[in-house]
Amino acid sequence: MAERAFAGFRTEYGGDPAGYWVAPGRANLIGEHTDYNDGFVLPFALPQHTVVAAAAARRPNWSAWSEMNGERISFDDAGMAPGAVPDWGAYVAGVVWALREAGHRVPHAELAIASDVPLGAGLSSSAAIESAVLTALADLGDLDLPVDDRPRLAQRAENEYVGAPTGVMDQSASIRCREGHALFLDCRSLEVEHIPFDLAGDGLAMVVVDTRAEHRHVDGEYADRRRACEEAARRLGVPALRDIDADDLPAALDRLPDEVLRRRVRHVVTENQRVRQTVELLRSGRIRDIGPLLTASHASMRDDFEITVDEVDTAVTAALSAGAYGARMTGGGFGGCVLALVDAAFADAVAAAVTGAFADRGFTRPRSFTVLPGPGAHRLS
Ligand code: GAF
Repeated sequence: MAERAFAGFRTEYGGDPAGYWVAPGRANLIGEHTDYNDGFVLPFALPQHTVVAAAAARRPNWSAWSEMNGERISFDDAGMAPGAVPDWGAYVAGVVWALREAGHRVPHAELAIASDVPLGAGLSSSAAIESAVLTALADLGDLDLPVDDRPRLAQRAENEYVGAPTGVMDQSASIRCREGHALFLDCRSLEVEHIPFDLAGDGLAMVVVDTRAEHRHVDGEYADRRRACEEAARRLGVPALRDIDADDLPAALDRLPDEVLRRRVRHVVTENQRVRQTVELLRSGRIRDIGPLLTASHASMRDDFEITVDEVDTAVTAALSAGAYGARMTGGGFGGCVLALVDAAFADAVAAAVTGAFADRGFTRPRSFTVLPGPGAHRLS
């Protein structure tokens, strides 16, 4: 991919880039819709990533070319307010904007972007672009910007520039993950613990099934879930649902006026607990034993948070029937990908079982691949 970014850079700008920066997509092992509730998440970085070839610009503006559509965009200091740069360019302009809002002198730059993170599959292709661009600009400009502070800035680009009301998980994963580890992130304090997650060493594999289910009403439904959580927290008199302890859940549910709010709260509170239990098991090297927690998380997303669709439920059921230790949808929901934890020797059989189940239901053929936890954003050369 660096070669593709290099070729794009050469064609668009002439000359050579000053360097290459990469940032991965992510899969979330467990902890869904907990980030904007100040809760806990446990993502890991994917081997699929975005590469940015970049150099200081000769003109006082920013230019970005993307191999995605072969398009090049440019904007300058005056033309970069939120809304000014649309579509994919907003991920680039949003990062420049967020850095400047935070008081950084952002170097004018020429960028060429290549990526193999599947688009629209719930694997954070947008966070990968934001994180790669941010890492490149921070290095090029020698900005005083500790790595731990970067995810919030990239999130600000996503929230205030792109206009998606997401939490901090995806950018944190793309920037802070470590190879061979999952990232246990407290989304309130932003403290992290890198949890060893050596799938291969244990003879295991993580199958990712891209269900290719069309995302339906995804933006509106996401915002709606977030609003419901905030309303429930307000009614319960806590800053965020993170502050409801699992032991206090029955009493909290009794105080809520309707069944929908009760279901949303039950998902978030139990999901935070499942993240902590998963971390405990991984700390003691018991990877296989996390399977039932993954599957319980899926049931909670399906029944209480109501963010799954037929295709993802079918993939989970088929993977479990074919012998997966656990399976769940990963990401924001309403389509996207399913993770299945399997013995490495059965990875192909599990993927084939899902493909068969999709054919039986008349769904679009899914794409499956296996992944190992990769590194977070860094300079390639
Ligand atoms: C999307 C969002 F971008 C994340 O912040 C997170 O809320 C996730 O959905 C659900 O866990 O990926």
